[in-house]
Amino acid sequence: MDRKILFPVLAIAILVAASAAVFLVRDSDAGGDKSPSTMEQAELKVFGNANGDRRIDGTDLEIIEEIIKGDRAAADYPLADANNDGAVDRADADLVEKIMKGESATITHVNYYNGGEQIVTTKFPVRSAIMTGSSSAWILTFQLGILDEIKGSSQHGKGDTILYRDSYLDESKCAFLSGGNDIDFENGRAGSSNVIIEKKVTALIADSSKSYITKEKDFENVGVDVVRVTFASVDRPVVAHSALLLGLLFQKVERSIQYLEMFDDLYGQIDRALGSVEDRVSAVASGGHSGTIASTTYEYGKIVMAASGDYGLKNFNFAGATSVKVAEQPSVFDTRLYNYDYVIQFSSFNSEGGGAYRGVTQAYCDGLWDEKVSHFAQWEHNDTGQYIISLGSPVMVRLAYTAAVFYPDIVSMDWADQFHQKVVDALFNGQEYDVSELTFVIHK
Ligand SMILES: [Ca+2]
Ligand SMILES: [Ca+2]
Repeated sequence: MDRKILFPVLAIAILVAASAAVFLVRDSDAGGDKSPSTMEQAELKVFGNANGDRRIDGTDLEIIEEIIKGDRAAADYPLADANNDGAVDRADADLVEKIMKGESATITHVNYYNGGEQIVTTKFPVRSAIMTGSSSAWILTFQLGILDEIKGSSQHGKGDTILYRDSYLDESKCAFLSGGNDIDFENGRAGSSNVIIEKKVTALIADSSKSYITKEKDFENVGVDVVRVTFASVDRPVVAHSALLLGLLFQKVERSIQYLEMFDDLYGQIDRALGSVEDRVSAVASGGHSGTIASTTYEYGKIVMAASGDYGLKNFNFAGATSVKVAEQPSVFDTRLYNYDYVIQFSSFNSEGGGAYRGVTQAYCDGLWDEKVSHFAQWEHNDTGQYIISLGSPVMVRLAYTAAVFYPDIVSMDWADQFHQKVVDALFNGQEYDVSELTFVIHK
């Protein structure tokens, strides 16, 4: 057979696939689905998002108009009440129209707060904000393209110094507000900075944990709305709302949907490849501080299950804490009680003058390894079951690497690298990295 004949056939196959994909995107854009949605079911948890999908658009407006006309029942659409005043009327339609046009408005939405949810209001759109900075916080806002809008940030750890050199770490654009989680507030100043007044800041983007921003009311009193999301989450609903809310507020809607689609692609791949694995690996994870193990209420602990692993400290009493220090709880090493195969430690790779995306030296990796692993010296699998994964990488990439550590014969490190490369190419704002040449997982 003439080999050339393969080419047109192949081209047609690709065209068919491409047009099918376009059709799907258009279909969801048009918002054909007008099913009612509660706040719990909604992906974007904002009043006015009447159908509960990923955006506020003409479909929501149509639902509200039909409720006003009496063609639909308000009771069926709890999120149609855009201004959350208990009635669906013209004011809600006007508010949704303003949001669609990007005009100044006040939106009512879910904040994640200390493991729960709160309903709060925030001035929209956000053009000038400050934030609680950490590896997980910055990698999310960075991927959403929220860069110049951040006028000040705390720096809990420096994050990846090369990724953020022109944004959050450039003090001519983004004021340094504190070196810890919290940002102090005194006499209108955030930390010791006058950024709130000078840059007309209207929002403070903070992690959901209440230890980030303890003076929330003080910020709110000077017109700085505190918006709380969960930066490091791998929970599908939390990932979705956190990204989509920031996307809406900062008018990066398409980017936030693209981000979520990539996350969903990963969830789908992990589910297809690992959903029916019978011999699940047992593992624990550690993040934040060295020598700790995270509970299943903490994002680092949750990643074990998201990567199709079994959590290795079942029935351990964390006494309400999100993590324990292993030095204070030697029973975590008692293999008669807990027999896990892996300890995944998450750590920012911040060596002198760079992070994971600049590349880290062997000496740096050796030093980090010795420090992180030493805490687990009592553990039976200490020399084989330890992996350190970079916190500088996107949350979905950390999840891909975790899955690759657990099931290397099914989802390889190469697979995780390829997924990582797609994320970098799509969401890193034009910064280019060949991730296969860099180190994101340390193991010996
Ligand atoms: Ca909608
Ligand atoms: Ca209303």
